[in-house]
Amino acid sequence: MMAEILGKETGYCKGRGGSMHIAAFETGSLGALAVVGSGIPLAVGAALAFKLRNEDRVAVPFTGEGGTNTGNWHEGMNMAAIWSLPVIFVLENNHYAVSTNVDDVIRVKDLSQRAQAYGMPGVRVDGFDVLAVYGAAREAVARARRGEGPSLLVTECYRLEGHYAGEPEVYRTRDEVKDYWRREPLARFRSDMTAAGLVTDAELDAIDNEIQAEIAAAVEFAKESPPPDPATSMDYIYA
Ligand SMILES: Cc1ncc(C[n+]2csc(CCOP(=O)(O)OP(=O)(O)O)c2C)c(N)n1
Repeated sequence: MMAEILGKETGYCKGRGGSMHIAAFETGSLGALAVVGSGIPLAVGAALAFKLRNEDRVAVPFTGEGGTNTGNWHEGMNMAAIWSLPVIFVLENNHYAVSTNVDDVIRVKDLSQRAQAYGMPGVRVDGFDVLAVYGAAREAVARARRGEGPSLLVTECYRLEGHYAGEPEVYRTRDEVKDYWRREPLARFRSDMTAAGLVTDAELDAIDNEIQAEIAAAVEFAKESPPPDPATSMDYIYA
């Protein structure tokens, strides 16, 4: 994945996709797409394939609150509902679509209400609470696997960083951001788990170190990998 981001031949898409169009079918990833909302019809199509082939799989497209204002999202929700397809529509409400605040573009306060328009269950959970998200997702997946159709899962969260690195973020106050950082989910999950005696800080530090080393190795691999050969620049092109 790191090699793909750096545009190298050893990446998932041989460096042709880059960060905006990474796909890895072997891992079940149909792809990241640059056009907001356009992953929804793909996920619904994948779910239709699972159903026709009698496969025990579910499709899980992730969309921000901004993306739910696209036609793709509404058409996809409706089709998944009428065909009872195994889709979990995850809606991450992080309050901002680049610089646009959710309150300026959506009138309903509880976004899970949108599910009612399509006749599917809509659940809203605290997106800062790892176990709450896990529990709600488990239920939605089990429902889809029983053949009872799609669900909408709204995770209420917040975009803690800018839309891109180095963004001036003139559309919100520092205090607002600081306030949400106090609820940051990884730190919260860590303290919940250690307080419950499920794991020690030392064990979690060891996991952190392992992951840091894995990431450093991936970055090194990506940097050392060759770029695609210019002679292959017309490969994988459909016309
Ligand atoms: C159709 C379309 N319009 C505009 C853009 C530019 N754009 C990229 S990300 C983004 C905001 C998306 O916001 P949201 O769906 O809430 O997701 P988030 O980035 O907050 O996770 C926009 C408008 C785009 N990529 N595609």
